[in-house]
Amino acid sequence: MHDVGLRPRERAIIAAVVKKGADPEVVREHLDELVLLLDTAGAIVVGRITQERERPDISTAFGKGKVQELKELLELHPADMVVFDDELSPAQVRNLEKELSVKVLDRSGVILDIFAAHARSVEARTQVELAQLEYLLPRLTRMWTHLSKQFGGIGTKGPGETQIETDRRMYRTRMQRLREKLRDIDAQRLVQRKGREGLPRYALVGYTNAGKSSLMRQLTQADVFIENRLFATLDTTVRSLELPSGQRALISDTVGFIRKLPPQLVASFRSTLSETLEADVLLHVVDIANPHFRDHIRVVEETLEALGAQETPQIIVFNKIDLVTDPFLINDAEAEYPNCVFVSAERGLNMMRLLQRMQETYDESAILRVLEIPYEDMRIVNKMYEDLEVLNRHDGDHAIRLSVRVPSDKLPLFNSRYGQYTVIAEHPLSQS
Ligand SMILES: Nc1nc2c(ncn2[C@@H]2O[C@H](COP(=O)(O)OP(=O)(O)OP(=O)(O)O)[C@@H](O)[C@H]2O)c(=O)[nH]1
Ligand SMILES: [Mg+2]
Repeated sequence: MHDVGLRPRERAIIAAVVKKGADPEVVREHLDELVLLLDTAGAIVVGRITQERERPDISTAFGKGKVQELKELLELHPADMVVFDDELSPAQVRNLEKELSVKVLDRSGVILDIFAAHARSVEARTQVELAQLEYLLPRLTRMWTHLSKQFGGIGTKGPGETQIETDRRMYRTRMQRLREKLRDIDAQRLVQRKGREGLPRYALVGYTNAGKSSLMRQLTQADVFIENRLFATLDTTVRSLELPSGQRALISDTVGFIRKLPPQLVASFRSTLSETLEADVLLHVVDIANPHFRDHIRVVEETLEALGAQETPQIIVFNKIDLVTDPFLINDAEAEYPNCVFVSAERGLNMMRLLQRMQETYDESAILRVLEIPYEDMRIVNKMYEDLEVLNRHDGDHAIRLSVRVPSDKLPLFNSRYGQYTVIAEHPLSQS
């Protein structure tokens, strides 16, 4: 594992550039979340500082005067590092470290550190290491300045540069190997998936700590890891469950999202998230007891969009209703979010209602189409079994009659692939 820079029980001052006229309540919430992230990483926050600016200063994020103020704050409350809520460029980090003489990190660096500490499986460890190297590569100069200080090498610029080049090459080679390893893991996953085709697939998604794993356990009795901390889950787990109709279905639990999730992580976790991307219905779990749940919903929507899963039918599962004391909250949420259910994963409240909604949403998300395919196109029949859920088959005298479930969002693709065959009947699946 590569170290992005955090040691347990280190002391930190947190900093943020705030847009002029920003809501102070929102600013506070964002900083509170950074405190929580640092706490999860094992560090203690000893001070906060913000500056109102249209955009961060290109070389030091804060303006000159504010950097001075930050220096004074550091004298008053000694800390091992300053952590910015904003994404910092490698140059900003370098300049700030020079000015402040302490380690400077950004939010992405902290999240990467947490992921590194929580990764267990080979796949998660490989993905996190790749993301870390991608994050570190452009920041290597800074790493070297650290090293050169450590070895008393200040002023040895020439050898330093050579060292950086060597390190960069090493990093690139390592990244290449990690990518190959992930490709192999991906290939294995495809094999594992073969046996599961044709079953309805649900994916739990949501902000970190919303209760996805708790819901997974409640619905399937799976022995998944649950903890009151951020990013408890990093691997995808798939389990089966039974819908009210008696039909078997699959459900997956995976890594949670957060505001400003480092793009390097989203990229390297893409294959872990493939269960999510291929699901028929998303269960978007929301901690309704969190006063900022609307922001969390927005962040999750944005992340789903970045992954290309925004079209998948979705149920908003408001969780932790056992903690809700305001009776209007549920009414308001219900009016605001059309397809939603209120549950408590921990207490097992409203599980049957959720399962029913899961069934309905799945049925409504598709049409039933009956097609006739001539025997000479047997190849196509086989392909359909691979592509789609075949609900019924009748081998007639001249043709094979197949009833297939076509997800609404896949209809154009279906038409382009199988449009030439005669459609005998078609209706919404929920009426079949
Ligand atoms: N009161 C209450 N607490 C809950 C409920 N569901 C989950 N929790 C708690 O919320 C915390 C987070 O639960 P998890 O199931 O680990 O959440 P997660 O969404 O999987 O979180 P990550 O994997 O970290 O993204 C735990 O402390 C759970 O015990 C609920 O219905 N009511
Ligand atoms: Mg979890």
